[in-house]
Amino acid sequence: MAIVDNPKSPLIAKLEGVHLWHFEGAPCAQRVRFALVERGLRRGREVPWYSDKPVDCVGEPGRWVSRHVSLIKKDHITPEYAAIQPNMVVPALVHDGVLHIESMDIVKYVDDHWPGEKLIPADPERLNLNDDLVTQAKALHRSVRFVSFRWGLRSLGKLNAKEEAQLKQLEQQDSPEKMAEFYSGFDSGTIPQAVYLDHLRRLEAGYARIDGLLDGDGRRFLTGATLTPADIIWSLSVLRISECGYPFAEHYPALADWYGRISQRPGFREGVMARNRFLSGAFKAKAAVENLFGKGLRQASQLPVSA
Ligand SMILES: N[C@@H](CCC(=O)N[C@@H](CS)C(=O)NCC(=O)O)C(=O)O
Repeated sequence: MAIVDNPKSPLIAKLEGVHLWHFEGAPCAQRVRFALVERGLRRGREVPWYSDKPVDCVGEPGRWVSRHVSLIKKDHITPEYAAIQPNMVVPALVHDGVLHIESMDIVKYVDDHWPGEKLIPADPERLNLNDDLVTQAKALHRSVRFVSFRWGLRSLGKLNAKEEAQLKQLEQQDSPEKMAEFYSGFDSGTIPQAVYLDHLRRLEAGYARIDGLLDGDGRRFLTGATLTPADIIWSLSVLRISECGYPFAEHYPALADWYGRISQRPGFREGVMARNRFLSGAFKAKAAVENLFGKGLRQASQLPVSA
């Protein structure tokens, strides 16, 4: 379980209740918001992400305090945020002064510690499949990053020279996120197209597995009749890549039907999309125009990796 012992920021120890550092459009943060709502925890007050005012440090029962970190303004590439989240990414969650990082560990923590119906299945066969699918989706997160920066964010995702220098200085040597390495290649435009296409192909192999699972026995969710963490992590990968213009319904019809069911869930509607509709819609509209002009992810999905 990813608990951070002795966090650098003095803010952490002051916090009571549940506080979530997140960004509306970030899949990793969306995973946690989805799970929180499904497990009966609603969004509560919005406070500045750095606030240590006594009134902002106390949560309300049954609700989480929202501490929104703008990845657009690069709030996360600051010494103050690095002192809260040592890997400088969202999400981070504090529950009664204890800091948790790693989105899927947070989902498990919430599922284990709140009363009510669990997301993690008890049946051993379903549990094994859930764990395997979660592991696969986590391993593919780097591919989501490459594909969504290349065909979604494009130049909007670039850091300026000052931000890049700040990131290099602040990122810990052993950070699993390797953000400085990624941004140095992305910002300078030196990552070959074949690398991006290879990441796209890896994702497609994952989506083909999901499509195959759902195509067989009419199951509603990935491991059976109920929603699990595997559904959460995979559906948010689909959301992000569909915002980049990927034609899921054409390539993976069973997956697209399942995604339609997921998008009706309270966790998705309220936790993921309630305040994300505009940003998500804007990305989809931009991607549709790029597809129309032959420069989008739809076209990339038809290219050989050597292109
Ligand atoms: N392993 C981490 C990954 C977190 C992560 O990659 N977060 C992304 C958003 S999905 C982020 O904060 N990225 C910052 C950036 O790209 O500059 C987790 O699952 O919590």
